[in-house]
Amino acid sequence: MKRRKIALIGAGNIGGTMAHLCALKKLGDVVLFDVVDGLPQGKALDLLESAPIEGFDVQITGTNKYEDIAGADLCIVTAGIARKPGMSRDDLLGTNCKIMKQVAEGIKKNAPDSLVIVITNPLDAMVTLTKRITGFPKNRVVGQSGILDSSRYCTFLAQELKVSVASVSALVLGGHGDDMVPLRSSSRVSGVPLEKLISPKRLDEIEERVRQAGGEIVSLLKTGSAYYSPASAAVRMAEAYLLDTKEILPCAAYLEGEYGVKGVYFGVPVVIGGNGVEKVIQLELSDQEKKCFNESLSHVNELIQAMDKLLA
Ligand code: TXD
Repeated sequence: MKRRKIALIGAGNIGGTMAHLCALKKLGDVVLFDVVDGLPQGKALDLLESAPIEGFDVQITGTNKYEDIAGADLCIVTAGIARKPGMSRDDLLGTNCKIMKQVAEGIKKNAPDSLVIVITNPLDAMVTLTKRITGFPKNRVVGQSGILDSSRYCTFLAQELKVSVASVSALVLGGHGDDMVPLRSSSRVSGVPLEKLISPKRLDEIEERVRQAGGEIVSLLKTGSAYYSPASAAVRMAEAYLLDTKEILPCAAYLEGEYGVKGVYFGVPVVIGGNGVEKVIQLELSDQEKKCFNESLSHVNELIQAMDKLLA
């Protein structure tokens, strides 16, 4: 059996961290691609030289040429610019649209059978653009946002209750913006509904921190945005696909009527397996959650309209 090939488009903070995780988990050979000469090559060589210590045998190479991603089973895209303090994700739209156009064309030409996981912000617009340009079917273009947002929710809940993160199962749906939708009604701590353990007022505060969690890290780092946790989130999706685990994960998926939404990428729970996005899971939402869900959806629609204007 041939080793799987993973192309990481963008060799910055998230790209480099994903390469490390993919190697440690022995998921497949990694090709790091970037437009900056030397950056992907340098990171690849550094990582490769850790192989004897860590005990992995996968190949890691760096490149500035799209031809080198040929035949990739999986492409994960982080190419673009990241937020600086004071910027919203939407402020990245103009620059990252241009970058994503090039990237999607490069993937379409060189890795036409791959699954594409998009991470670049503003996520919901960038994943939409990738699907349009590649023309890949909806099961092969997906966005990463919900796993990270849900992980942040789990982290804060575990800290609040002083329990292991392993006991917390919490979900965030919707767009990857400040109006994302923490799903209180579907979240549990060891099977116990959240509202039985934490007061509604405190839950409101925790959920607001989840919505602002990306910005909290940007304001601490000052030079960029979160990268360890986004990399972990995308690699979790990669594992589900490459190992065909059929794990249910919250991802930005193309909806065609599910949740009453048509023709838009939006964060919902999906089954990820060997065929990419294999199924959308429909959950009951409370009235309040439905309201937030629709607000988040209007924001995503506005973002797509803004992108269409830029591209016109
Ligand atoms: O959960 C999520 N979806 C996210 C998304 C969570 C955190 C950050 N998220 C976004 O990911 C962030 O707002 C950015 O848009 C991307 C990448 O974040 P990262 O922290 O990795 O940014 P870096 O370190 O600046 O790396 C970006 C790399 C950098 O090396 C550039 O040289 C490269 O992208 N780049 C390109 N690569 C390929 N092709 C082109 N055209 C290109 N332009 C820039």
